[in-house]
Amino acid sequence: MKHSLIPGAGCTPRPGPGRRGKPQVKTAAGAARAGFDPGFEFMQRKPLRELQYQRLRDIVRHAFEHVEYYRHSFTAAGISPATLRSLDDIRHFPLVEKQNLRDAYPFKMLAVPREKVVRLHASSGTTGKPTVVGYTAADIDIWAGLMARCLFAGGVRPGDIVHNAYYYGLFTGGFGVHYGAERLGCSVTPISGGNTEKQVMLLKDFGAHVLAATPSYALNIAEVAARQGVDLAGGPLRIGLFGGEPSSQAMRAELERQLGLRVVELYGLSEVMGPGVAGACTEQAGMHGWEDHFLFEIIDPASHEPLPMGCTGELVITTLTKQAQPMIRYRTRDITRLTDEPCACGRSHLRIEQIAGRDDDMLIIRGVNLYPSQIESLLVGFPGIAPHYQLIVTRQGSLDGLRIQVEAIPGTQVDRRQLAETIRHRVKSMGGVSCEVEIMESGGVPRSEGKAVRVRDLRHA
Ligand code: DLL
Repeated sequence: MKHSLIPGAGCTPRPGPGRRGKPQVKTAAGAARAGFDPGFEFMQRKPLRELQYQRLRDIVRHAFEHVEYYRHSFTAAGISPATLRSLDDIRHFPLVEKQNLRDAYPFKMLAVPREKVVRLHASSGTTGKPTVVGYTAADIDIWAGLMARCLFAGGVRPGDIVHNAYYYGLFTGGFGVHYGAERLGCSVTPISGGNTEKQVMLLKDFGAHVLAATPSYALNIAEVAARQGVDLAGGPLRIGLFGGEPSSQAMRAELERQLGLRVVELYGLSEVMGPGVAGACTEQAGMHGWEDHFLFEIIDPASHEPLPMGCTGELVITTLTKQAQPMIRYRTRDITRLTDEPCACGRSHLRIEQIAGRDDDMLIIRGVNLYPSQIESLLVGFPGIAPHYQLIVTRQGSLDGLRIQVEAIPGTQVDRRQLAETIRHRVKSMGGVSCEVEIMESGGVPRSEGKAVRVRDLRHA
């Protein structure tokens, strides 16, 4: 059996993520009144599982009957829709990888005639063809509803001004948040990414309540606001709807401090829908994965065996209602764990814990496994250091090397050699990795306008 490369992967379920603050709602009726879509959000788990099973049976049959890829892969695995006699039988179905979607470029994964597709998105492939995702009008409607659910669960209310700095375009972030915020009855500023000075001006002049952005871009906005002398923290900004990339607890605390808001995490991926697959509630204790529309599993990424609730591993998602392009057991590559312990908000849907990173983003430096977010938690808040960093991976001869580029906080007098040495020591004692640390001038580390490039791997350059 192959062994997992994932740090912390394992099968000893730990208790779920802790709760913060007092329960908002004390009774089931109170909870139901609190939801955006209460009939589903607060369902008992047993009927919720029954609903999942019914929907799973339908979607597996739909995929099998209309997508050649599924017909072949199921047949090759010796299974058919009839194999599914309980939810647990999903484990017999083959996993879908990103490469399978690339091979189906552009439309071979569609389960409906192309004319029924009202929207096409695509995920950014750095090399080769992107992966294309189609939506029917009904799929778009469900997506808007789920995004509205995330917004409401996170504390956004009708009438709030939502400054949407996720990119609009083939990326799902901009449109996903936009439709959800409109559905909830918010006023949306569809500014998209970039043009950061203007973002700061509109955030202030419009009096936005919600900033929707990747955490790295939110940090960029905060920095530009500070440089312009604009105090966003003292204004009406209340909620940061952040997602699209991993962020450490330290980074989120830094954003809360700089922008005077509360971070609400948003999760999703284009292959499965886009943002809104899961979202945090005001308890800030993990992201509720909407189980009436998705089936979540955790597998061991090496052996592909399903792991029990509470174990750390790779998240695999099956769409239960998506008509245009159903995904049966899509490998997200995201490393996390699930909990179905009751949440203080009253919502019954399981929670996805903080995403540690993607297993394909994990650095293996001289045999040591390390996620960029682990290094981030050490760097952010480090005395004298600004929260901007990049990791450069090199190879000298047969040995991998890691160089960490950080910036000193402008205007501070620091002994750079001493500071670099201290950081080097901390990284070594955290993960056992030797590295070089380079303290750069302010602005030396590239700023993000969307998803940050945290790692530059020069090993194959
Ligand atoms: O990033 C969708 C999205 C947009 C989610 C805006 C949230 C907000 P993709 O470009 O297909 O879709 O990238 C999906 O991004 O597999 C994760 O690796 C990562 N990701 C998304 N949300 C989070 C999060 C969008 N909250 C990939 N924490 C996913 C950590 C995240 N990683």
